[in-house]
This record gives sequence, structure tokens and C-alpha cells, in this order.
Amino acid sequence: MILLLGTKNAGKIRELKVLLSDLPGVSFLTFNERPFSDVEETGDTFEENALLKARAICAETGLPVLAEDSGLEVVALGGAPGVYSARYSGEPVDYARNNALLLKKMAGVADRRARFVDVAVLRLPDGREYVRKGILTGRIALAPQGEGGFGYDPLFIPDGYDKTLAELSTAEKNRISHRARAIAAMKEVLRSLLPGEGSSAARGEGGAGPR
Ligand code: ITT
Repeated sequence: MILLLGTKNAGKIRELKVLLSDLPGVSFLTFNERPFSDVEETGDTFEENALLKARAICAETGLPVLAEDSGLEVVALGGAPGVYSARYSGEPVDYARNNALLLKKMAGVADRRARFVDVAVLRLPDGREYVRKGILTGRIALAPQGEGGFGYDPLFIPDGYDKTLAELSTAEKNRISHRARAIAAMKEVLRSLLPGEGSSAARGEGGAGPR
């Protein structure tokens, strides 16, 4: 199976390639090998936006597409920046400016609970769709720390850690992240779709149904 990664975000592509590296029988194309148009993210939820991206890129390319929408939800900010995470401080996307705005909004706020959410969608050219979600809970740091990862990683301390995601190695982030969790579930679907495999995950046995 050839699968197109339906994202233009370099940080996501870097992580997805590692997370998906142990899937024999599936080869991956990125935007670099098979370019596609930008998709307007007009949905109110991560799931709606992930579906919009997967459907549009699949329709444009005729390829199976794995797209995702992800972001940060901060409890004290009523779930913001949420689906606006990438462009929280305006266009063009600027991670340092987003982090500065988040810190400003969180100045003096004692409740620093937050979570990362990732909704992955696999869309096949015949119209089948699979949706899988991953969550990572944690808290917002008082100042940016670390150089790794991307986006809000320098400000996000996962539960059970005293370091930000940007201070963890890629391998450590990939063991716990919202993206890793969504992709682990999607890998079960992919494995079941490959010839010669049972299709229980794709059929939805064990609560992992198609959408
Ligand atoms: P595509 O739509 O092309 O995939 P995008 O960057 O626009 O790229 P999203 O709309 O899903 O993707 O926005 C994701 C944003 O959420 C991203 O820009 C970061 O600000 C934040 N984010 C998501 N996952 C993250 C992670 O693992 N670490 C840090 N920030 C993350």
C-alpha cells in the first residue's frame, strides 16, 4: 500500500515517519514527493478538520491519505488555542510568537493544566474512513525550555515529568505523545487492511471501528 502523509508540517512529518517506520507493506509519500493544495481548516473540532484534510487530499491525488489535526487545549483558557493552535498569534505561523502569547495569557494563572489532542484520519480512495484519537495531558511551564520537537513543546510538561516535551528526545516524545497514541491505533487499522491480514481492527472489533 502506498500512503500519502496529508500534512505540510515538517515537525509532524518528522515524527510520523518514525512512528510509522515499522509497518512492512506500507510505503509513505510526503508532500515533497506528491504535492497537494492547501486545505482550508474551517471545522470547529480537530476531527472535522482532520476529515476535511484527508478527504480533500485524497480527492486531489487519488491516493490513500493519512491526515491529522492536532493542537493544545488549556483548561484555564477554556480549551484555547484548540483548533487555532497553529495560527494562535496570527499569520504566518510562528511558534515562538505563539508561545509568547500563550505565556502572556497564562501570566499569574495558577491552574496550568493542559492537554495535546491529535485526531488522525485515514481516507481510502473508495471512500472508507478511519478516525483515531490520542491525548497527552500535562501542564504549561512558566518559561520555554528545550530545543527539541516543534510548536508548543518548549512550554508543555507532560504529567509524570519535570521536563518539557522539547527537552525530551524524539524517541521519548514518541513513546508518550498524543500523536504516538493516535498513530498506534491507526497502525492497527493499517495492518488489518493489508492483504493476508485479518480485518478486525478495520471492522471495528474491540471498539476500533470504521467511520
Ligand atoms: P497540517 O495542517 O499541514 O498538518 P498544521 O501545522 O497546520 O499542518 P494543525 O492545523 O494540525 O497542523 O495544527 C497543529 C498545531 O498544533 C501545530 O502548529 C502546533 O502549534 C500544535 N501542535 C500539534 N502537535 C504538537 C506537538 O506534538 N508539539 C507541539 N505543538 C503541537
